[in-house]
Amino acid sequence: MLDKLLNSINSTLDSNRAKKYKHQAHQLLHRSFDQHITLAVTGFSRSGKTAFITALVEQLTKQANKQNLPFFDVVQSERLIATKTIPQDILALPTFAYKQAIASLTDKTPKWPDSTQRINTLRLALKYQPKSGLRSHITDVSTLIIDLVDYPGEWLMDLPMLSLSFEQWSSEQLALLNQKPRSFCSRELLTAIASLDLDAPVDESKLAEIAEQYKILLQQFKQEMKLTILQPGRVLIPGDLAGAPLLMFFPVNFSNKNKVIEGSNLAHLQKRYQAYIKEVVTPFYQNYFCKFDRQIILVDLLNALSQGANVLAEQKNAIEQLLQHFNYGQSSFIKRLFSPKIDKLLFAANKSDHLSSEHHKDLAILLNNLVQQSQNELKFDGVKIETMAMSSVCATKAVEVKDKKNKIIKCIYGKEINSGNWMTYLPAQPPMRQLNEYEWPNEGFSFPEFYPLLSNDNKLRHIRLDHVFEFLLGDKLR
Ligand SMILES: Nc1nc2c(ncn2[C@@H]2O[C@H](COP(=O)(O)OP(=O)(O)OP(=O)(O)O)[C@@H](O)[C@H]2O)c(=O)[nH]1
Ligand SMILES: [Mg+2]
Repeated sequence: MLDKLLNSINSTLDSNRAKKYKHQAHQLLHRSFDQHITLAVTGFSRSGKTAFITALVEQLTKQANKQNLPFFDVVQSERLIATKTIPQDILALPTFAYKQAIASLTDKTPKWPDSTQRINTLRLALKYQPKSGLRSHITDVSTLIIDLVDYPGEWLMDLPMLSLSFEQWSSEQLALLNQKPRSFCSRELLTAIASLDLDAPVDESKLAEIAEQYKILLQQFKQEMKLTILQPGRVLIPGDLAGAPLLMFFPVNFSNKNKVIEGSNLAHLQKRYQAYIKEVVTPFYQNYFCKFDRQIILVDLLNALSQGANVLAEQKNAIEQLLQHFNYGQSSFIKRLFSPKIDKLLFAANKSDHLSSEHHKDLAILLNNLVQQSQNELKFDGVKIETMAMSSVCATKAVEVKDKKNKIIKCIYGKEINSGNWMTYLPAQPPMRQLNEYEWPNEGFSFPEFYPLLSNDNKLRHIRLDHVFEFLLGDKLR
């Protein structure tokens, strides 16, 4: 029937318009049969988005068997026919560099893929046999299309800026700069900001000087303190915007100000902030971030725990801010056709292979504790939510060691990144709730990082990716 419709469109319209309508009709048909989902892989910088997308493609295209993905129903019931990457729809974006990423993960000396510098996208097609329902009566074979977008995690933290004026943003950022742990190294910048006469005629070189100071401080917060709320994100990963004046702004103290004088330093800073929101953040959000059907939020809690109570608290705060900027809610069949909403959300405590298996559940409980309040509100709106500990690509394997009293201790084994040495390590038990500064153990937490560790037959290993797939995709493959 579709072919007839498309043929009649073809014959009545000129070829370009026909192609466009044919394409739209195909898209609508796919959506109307619920065979198309856009999956939001969300996470801050270094949370594991690129590794997750690479593992997803690799597991579905090359490792989809019952032993490897036992909890993914379409695989367990032998209904998955094949999966492959297909040409994407968004022609202006580069394609996700899957081949490069998998080559580095499965190299003779496996390495992690590079940090992402630009937005990119990938489309996957899963061909399967429907199990039941309308679809199984109409066809023997169905195809689920999955769209994925990867981007530098730093850009994600720009989304909360969408709802802030320059004055509001400045006041939030100055408050952060005056608090621990930022206050340890922000004094020089704060003095420079205080010395700037906001009402004076614009002094471009002075603004550039302070903007550079702010940039260096943001880099320090990222690299040394592993903080998350770092705005504007493009100062850290500029993409095509390196050197653009709209990146040269910083927070200023608005108190006692009620008028922005034209041509002043303040007017220029405000103009740049507004241009950044309008020309950079808004299109990024509108083009890629308000069309999702499903979402996985990858959280690297172990890295936050290694840094301390402030960094963990900031992760929680940042996740809460982010959740305000996605569309959630129960998505009916008709609504999904025209304005998709996220109806299933998975909070994933990633990199659980850095813990011994007995502590995986503690990590999931900690994440659950951090997002409890937000979860409650989303569940009220009908969103299905799960929290789990997982690992897209294992970097360690479980080993048992006997102590002096012959008691068995569960450890992990792998090649540690800092020293480059193979080591057996006994990871600490993570706390099962958010601890404040006073409750934090004196010795802190330490979770070393490891290079990827393949199976004996050179395959990627994972923890609970099959559960992740079943939760996010399972119902679409029935
Ligand atoms: N053990 C373990 N480490 C992981 C896993 N996934 C990612 N990592 C580590 O986390 C680092 C960052 O992973 P990426 O996938 O590049 O993270 P990202 O979210 O894409 O980061 P940006 O591109 O900077 O936003 C890697 O270099 C690894 O060290 C995992 O499943 N297990
Ligand atoms: Mg990445």
